[in-house]
Amino acid sequence: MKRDTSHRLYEEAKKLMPGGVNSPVRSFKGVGGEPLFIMRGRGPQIWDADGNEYLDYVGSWGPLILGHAHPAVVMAVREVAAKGTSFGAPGPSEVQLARLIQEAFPSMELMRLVSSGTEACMSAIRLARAYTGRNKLIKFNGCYHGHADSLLVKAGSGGATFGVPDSAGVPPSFAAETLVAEYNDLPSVERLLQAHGKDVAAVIVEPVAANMGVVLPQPGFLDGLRRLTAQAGALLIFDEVITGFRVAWGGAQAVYGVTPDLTCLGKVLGGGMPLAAYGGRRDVMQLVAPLGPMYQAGTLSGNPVAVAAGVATLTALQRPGAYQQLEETSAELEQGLRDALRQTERQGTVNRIGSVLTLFFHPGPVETWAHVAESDAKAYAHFFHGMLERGVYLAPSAYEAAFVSLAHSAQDISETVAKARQALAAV
Ligand code: KE4
Repeated sequence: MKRDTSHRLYEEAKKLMPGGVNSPVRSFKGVGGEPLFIMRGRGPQIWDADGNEYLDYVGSWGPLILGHAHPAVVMAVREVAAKGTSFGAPGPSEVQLARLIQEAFPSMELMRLVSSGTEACMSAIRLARAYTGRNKLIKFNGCYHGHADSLLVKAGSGGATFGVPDSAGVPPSFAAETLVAEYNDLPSVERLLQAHGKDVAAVIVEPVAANMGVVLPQPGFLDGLRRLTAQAGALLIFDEVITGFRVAWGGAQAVYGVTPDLTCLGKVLGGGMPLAAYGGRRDVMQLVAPLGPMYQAGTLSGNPVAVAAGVATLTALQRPGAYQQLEETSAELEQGLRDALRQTERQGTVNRIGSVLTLFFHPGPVETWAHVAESDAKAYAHFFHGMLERGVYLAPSAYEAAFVSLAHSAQDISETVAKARQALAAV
């Protein structure tokens, strides 16, 4: 494929932005090669600067569940923007969106709209610390909750239970407040709570992990976290930035029947515009300024244009059969990929829930971060480029997810599977 224009733009971009990108995962560093500069999208398709067309399974890393440039979303954004983009004052559409969110997530008795998943998670953690008066946070290896300092932390070496920075610039003293457990490993949480229980403000978890590739919660894992946090007097925070409105209208908490104290939302919520939210128990959320002493703010929080895109997206998702359609096309894709792995005698497995899935080059099962670490990232990189050459745009990282939208047709899926068979044969 001709990529001169993307290459030229990339050379220009690198003179202005670190790595020529505005978010690291876009850099193709995880798979090699140069990022494509994308010019436009429509439905399941995107086109790059050289006019090459791709079937898109990144969907801006989750938000585009309706597909690109959905007419209802575009029209809503156009109409609202023409009346002014932001006033820094409350508006009627925020009430409408908050009501829609509460319909889907009854556990969010009070909520606050913000502009990114990072802000939502950072604020929920500060709130948990304010509510409990405790400082420690437990997160899970391989889970990602945005780039706030206290979350860029990895497990300390050996027995050290305190976290250590997972990024330059994070003070060790900050990282030490974060303890790191293993996903799907309840005893690892129990050990941390036994050692630090009375200091732990919250456990934050992606109820379905999707930042180590998709790893589903084992039976009892989420219930166990609910029980352990309640016993320890810590709050349970579900980071549903990916799973919210994605795995079901009511997110993972609806699928698994486990109710957190606080929930973070993003991505689909904004339909591709900067919009996220955090919320939960009324007695906890009442600490948030201006009601209470926990401060959190934002110039563009809940701005009318982003909210309009969100309302249009959620309204379209309420169409009867929308989630059934996502389930059917995504199951088709999963089965097709499994068949292609078998037919090409490649070792791999597919983890999926709803319209979010990951193909691991690993015999399976992939149920823990340790399993993910065993999977073959080089094989994924070959597969990624093989698919890209054939006009299918997957996540440029083995540790992300593929997202199916309502715009992906059965024809698109069978085309993808046929190309996967060719790409796998070449891996
Ligand atoms: P943002 O600040 O990027 O809007 O959201 C942070 C975040 C929080 N929680 C979860 C579960 C997330 O997946 C994310 C962001 N996800 C990444 C990659 N999956 C977005 C892509 C990027 O960083 O560019």
